[in-house]
Parts: sequence; structure tokens; C-alpha cells
Amino acid sequence: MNRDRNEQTVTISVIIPFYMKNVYERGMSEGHSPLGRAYLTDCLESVCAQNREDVEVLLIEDGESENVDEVKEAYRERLTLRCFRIPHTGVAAARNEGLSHARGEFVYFLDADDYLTDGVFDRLLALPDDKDLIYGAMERTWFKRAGYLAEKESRERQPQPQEFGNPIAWLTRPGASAAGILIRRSYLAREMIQFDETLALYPDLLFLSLLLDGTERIGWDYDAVYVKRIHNDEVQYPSLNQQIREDRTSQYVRAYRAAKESVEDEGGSGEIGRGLDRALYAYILKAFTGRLHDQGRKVWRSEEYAVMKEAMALADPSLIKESSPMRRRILKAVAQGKEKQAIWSGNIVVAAKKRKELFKNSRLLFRVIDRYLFQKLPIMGNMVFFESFFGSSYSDSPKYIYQYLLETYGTKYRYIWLMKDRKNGKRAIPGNPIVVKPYSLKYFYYLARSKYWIINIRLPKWIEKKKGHICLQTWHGTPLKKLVFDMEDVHLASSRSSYKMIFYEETKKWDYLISANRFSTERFISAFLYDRSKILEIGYPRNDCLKATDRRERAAAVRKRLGILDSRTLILYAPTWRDDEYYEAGSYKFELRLNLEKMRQELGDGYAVLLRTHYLIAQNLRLDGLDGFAYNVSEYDDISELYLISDLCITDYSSVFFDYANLRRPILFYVYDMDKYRDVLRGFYINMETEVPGPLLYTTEEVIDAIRNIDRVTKQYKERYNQFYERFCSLDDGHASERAVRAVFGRGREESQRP
Ligand code: C2G
Repeated sequence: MNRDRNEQTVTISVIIPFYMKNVYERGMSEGHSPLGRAYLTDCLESVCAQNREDVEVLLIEDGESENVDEVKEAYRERLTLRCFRIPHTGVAAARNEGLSHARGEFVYFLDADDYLTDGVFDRLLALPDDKDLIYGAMERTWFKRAGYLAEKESRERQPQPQEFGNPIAWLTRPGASAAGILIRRSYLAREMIQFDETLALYPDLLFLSLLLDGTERIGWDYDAVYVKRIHNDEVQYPSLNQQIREDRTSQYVRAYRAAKESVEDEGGSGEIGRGLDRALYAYILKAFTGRLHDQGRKVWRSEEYAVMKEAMALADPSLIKESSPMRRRILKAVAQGKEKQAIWSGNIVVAAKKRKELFKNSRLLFRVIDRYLFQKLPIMGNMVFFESFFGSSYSDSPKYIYQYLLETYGTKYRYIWLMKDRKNGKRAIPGNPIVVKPYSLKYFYYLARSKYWIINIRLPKWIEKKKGHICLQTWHGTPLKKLVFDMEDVHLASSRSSYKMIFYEETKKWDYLISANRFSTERFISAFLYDRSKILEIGYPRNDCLKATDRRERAAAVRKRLGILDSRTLILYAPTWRDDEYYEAGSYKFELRLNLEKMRQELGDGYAVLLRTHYLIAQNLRLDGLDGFAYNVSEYDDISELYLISDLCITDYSSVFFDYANLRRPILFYVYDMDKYRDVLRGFYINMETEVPGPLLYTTEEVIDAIRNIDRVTKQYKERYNQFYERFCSLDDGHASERAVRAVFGRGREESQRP
């Protein structure tokens, strides 16, 4: 397109301040996608999708932040895009800068991390044309545009709230934003309304009050949706709201005071003033009972309570009645400067919210006992605590490190294993270790007392780790799927907001992290923001058994245990889980999309399938009518032993194939949902099309065909398999457990046998 856009009449000037800085001081490693660029791309793309020729975009770069030149270049083709840069002063100054350049009949503020749904401008402009302000709805999301649109399909929209049709109530509600409103430019000029640049954190409060104060010509449309993105990376990219700032309250109160003083409507005590008062009360209540309450332990200071008290002197006390009795007590206490009483009442509100949990959940009680009793006991240098996959099995690298320790040191150490099924643990684990159930009193006790923790998965976030505890995180796979800080969106069932922050706190507890290859090392540095010097790049202990000299005997024993003694070709099908398919946190669903019945019919007697679902899958898949052909081995403790007995493996995006390749046996990739998995849910670190050691297959027929012609497939992928093996498996020589033990315990087998 080569039109001269500058010649056109501009109806809307969209003003986008851009300030996205990676606040994490240590350099990012390669492969880390800077979020700012991705955010801005979504934002501009959504403006393009408005499909209007009469829109100009004013991008105001607020000081030096992430370089977005490429993005700008790409969109200059498709939009009337005018870019400006100012010294970093904050969002108010950037928006004012935009106002000074705007040529449109209307201005519209859009934040660079947000985006629009389609047709927003058409809708807002369709309202009678005498309006000074026209606002739409605002939805909040964790997701990028593609994820939001996909998720939107599957849920019903919230019905329009009552106060939406009341501009004063709507635009003074807590968290109201100047973004998402079409504002007539001549109205702003006439009333000389601008952002107050001295208000660092809450300039919108004053701006919106002034907007409301000067006109009644206001329209709205609930179907014109502005999408506000909640940042999922509070560590590197906190939004203004997420930043932990000691001056937050005083900033809020300054903005509140400025707004109250500027509003002419009944000298600030009219409807707009009352709206601001309600928002102030909400802010204070949140400070004592919500998120800020939790942060409060770290950063709140008495001065801030005094600031709140001052602000309350300006507010209408009769509105306090609108709150529940306990909340009223908080507000009254703040108004009277009784800080302790306010905190106390806040705690009661929080406790009441958690009441059910407190009485139902012995875990909370044990945590208290742990904190005040177990944590005071000395750490035992000879105790080693093991956990694999939340205690669901005796498996993975912790198992092999344990075996090595047991063989090498025998009873020099006392070993503790975490197992959900204690009886099975007692039976399956050699060496007679102490077996404890997750979250039992013994669990807390032994974790507190054991010097060494050998785990392959995250610890609960509230676990206390003291100086003297040593945590070896073995992790559980070479990453194909993007992890934590490299994930753009988090679709997990657990809390999306704090996922990255919690993970960040968690990684600080790991004294060592095992990496199976150089590739994993690089990924762990960027995905976990982890220190290179603490990574043990030594191969995977769990793969020792794949290289063991007695692997044939081991395989025979496993077959015997499973009762599969004939010589059929054994196909292991081990898919991974899907982030967005779940019942609740930690409990995921899986839909079997490989047609096993068809495989049975087509492949005939020479084959059998071992179906192995991921440990996060909660349901037990039924294999009715497939007796003797398909075996559900999902409950089998150790997948490495299943690798040993199988002749070929089918997987999808599971890290299983990195380990399986150690055996140099064929691998097929059944990736029926790859586009969604890669582009919406996770993103990959390697290109599956060109780098994995086997074919990508999309239907059961293709899988059957590949199995029938496995020799041809093997030949076809030989070269790629070899390269893959070199890159990912070359450290696995059967001695990784020994290397891990040397690194953490300081000695290996030879030393332990010396007199
Ligand atoms: N696993 C299994 N059975 C499956 C899938 C996985 O026993 N059907 C085990 C394998 O040991 C695998 C590990 O669980 O290596 C991790 O599983 P992934 O499918 O890779 O998924 P996830 O748990 O999300 O871990 O860096 C690795 C990533 O964290 C992936």
C-alpha cells in the first residue's frame, strides 16, 4: 500500500505510550523473547484489525526501553503510524505528548500492553455524534491476543454491570482507566484538560474526574471491548500496578486529593467526589485485606497509615455505611488513626475468608507446627529427602541418585522418600527408607531435619528452606516446550498471576540444578533466570539405566512384572498434558486421540501398545475391548524401565523423546494439535519440523503406516537422529548419578571405599 496517509482526514488519534523495560538486571540469554515487542505487536495488530482508514497511531516512546524499531517498520506499511520519543518521565507525560501531536476529531488512549477487540471504533462512532466522551467495556486477561480470542470462544461474557450505564459510577470505580474512551479533542482543548505529570502512579484519577466534570454528553457501548492485559511476569515486566513501591499509598492519596480539589461539581462533594471517595475506601480496604495486605509485611510503613487517615478526612463518612460491618471497623479505625486496630480488623476479614480452609486443612496446622517447632531443631547432616513427581512414584533422577547413594554408602545416610501411596513405597523402594506421605506431619518434620533434598519438581511455595539445607533440583526433562520466563502466556490451571513470581522465588531455593546437555543449560538460564554457576551439566541420572550393562536383564524383569512375556513389537505411547485442559489446579484431563482399536485391527497380532499418560493426568483411561493389545501402564512407577522394554516410542511434545533417543530406537511424533500447542499454549525451543528425530504424524492412519514401514522411516531419519543424539544425549554415559553425588555430597564411589 502506498497511499499518502497524511493527506487523509483523521477521525481518531490513537495514543500509545510505550515503556517496556526488562527490569531484570542480569543479561537475558539468547532464546528469551522480549515481551515488549510481542505486546506492542499485538496492540498494533488490533488497531489494524479495526480496518479504518481514518485512524492514526501516535506511538510515544517514553525514554529508552526495549528496541521496537522492527515492529514500527513492519506497521508503517499498514497504519498511519507517527512515532515520537521523549525522555522517560512516565505515562502522563507520554500521553500529553501524544495529545500535542494529535490531529483526529477524537483521541483514544491505548496502552502498549493492551489491545482492542474487532470493531471497537465502528461501534463507538456509531453512537449519536454529539458526544464528548464515549466509552466501551474493559476486559482483563492474562493472554496475548490469539490466546484471548481462543479462550473467548469457550466462555460466556459477564452480563453488563449496572453501573456501566452510569458514567460517573463507571469512570470513578477502583481501577478505572483513561484508556478505552473516545474523547472529543475539541472538548479537551476547550476545557484545557491534560494529564498532571506530577502524578507518577495514578494520573488517570484526576484526568477522569475532570473529563466527567465538564460534560454530560457521554455515550457508552458494552460491546466495544478494550482488552487489558495483566502481566504474568511480575519479576521482569511488572505493570505499574504490580510494582512494589513504598510510595504507592502516598501517590494514590496525592492523586485522590488533586482530583477532589479540582472537581467543581458541588466543590468535590457531588457525585464525582463521592465516586472518588468510594474508590478511596476500596483502596484502603484492599490494603488491609487483599493483595497489598500480603505485600504489606515487607513494605508497608506506619507513615502510610497516617497518609490514609489524612485522605479520609476529605471523604464523605456516610459512605462507610455501604461496607460490611467488619470492613466498616477497618475504615473507622483508619479514620481515627488507630493503626493496630485497623490491622487487626483486616486480619479478621482475611481469616474469615480462609475460615473453611483453616478448619478443614490439617496442612495449615502442620505448617504452624513446622514453623514454630521443627524449624528450631538442628538439621541432620546424614538425612537425605527424596521426592519424584509430587510423591506419585519411585522414579526419575531422584530414584537413580538414591540407588547410587544406597549402593555406595549403605546406611551412612538415613533416607526418606515422599510417596502418596506409602504401602507401595515401602514395597517398591529398596533399602528400607523412611516413607512419608505428602503434607503429613512427618513430611514437615523430615523435610525440616534433612540436610539434603533431592527433588525433580517444584516444592510447595510455602516450604521453609533454612541455611544449611541443600537442595538438588534434578528437573525432569530436556525442554521442548517453553518454560516459565520464556512462556509468553501461562494457561495453567494454577494461579496465572503469580506463577512466574512464585517460580522465581522457588528457584532461589535450588542450590544445584541438573542439566542433561548444553542446550538445557542455556534454556534453564533464561527460563528460570538461573545462575549458570549452579548448573550441573552432567547428563540425566534417570538415563543411567538405559546405558547400564545389565539393561537386557533389567528389561526381562520388567516384562515379567508386567506379564508381557511374548516377543511382540512393543509400542510405547507417552503423550504429554495440555495446559488448558483441566478439572482444577494440578488435575488435568486427557482425550485419547490415537485410535487404538484401529491400530489393533490394522497392525494385527505382532504388536502391543503400552499406553502411558503423563503424571499430571488425573483420569484413568479405559481401554475396554483392547485386552491383550493395549496395556495401561500409566501407574507404572518408572518410565525409564518402559523405555527399556519397548521397541519404538510414540510421543508428542513430551520431553520423553530426548531420553528415549539414548536407545537409538525409532520415535514417532503424533502431533494432531501442534499448531495450538506451539502457537497458543506454549511455544517450542526447537523446530519440530526440522529437528526432531522422527516424522510428525497427524492421524492414526499415518501412525499405522509409519509403524508398518518402520525400517523405511528409520532410514529416512538416520542422519537427523544422529545429529539429535550428538546434541542431546552425548553426556548420558550411565554415570550421571555418580557425577551428581560427587558434586553435592563431595565424594563418589572410589573415595567412599578408601579406608
Ligand atoms: N512422563 C511420563 N509419562 C508421560 C509423559 C511424561 O512418565 N506420558 C515423564 C517423563 O519422565 C518426562 C517427564 O515426565 O520426561 C516430563 O514430562 P513432559 O511430558 O516433558 O512434561 P512436563 O512435566 O511439562 O515437563 O523441561 C521439561 C519440561 O518441564 C516438561
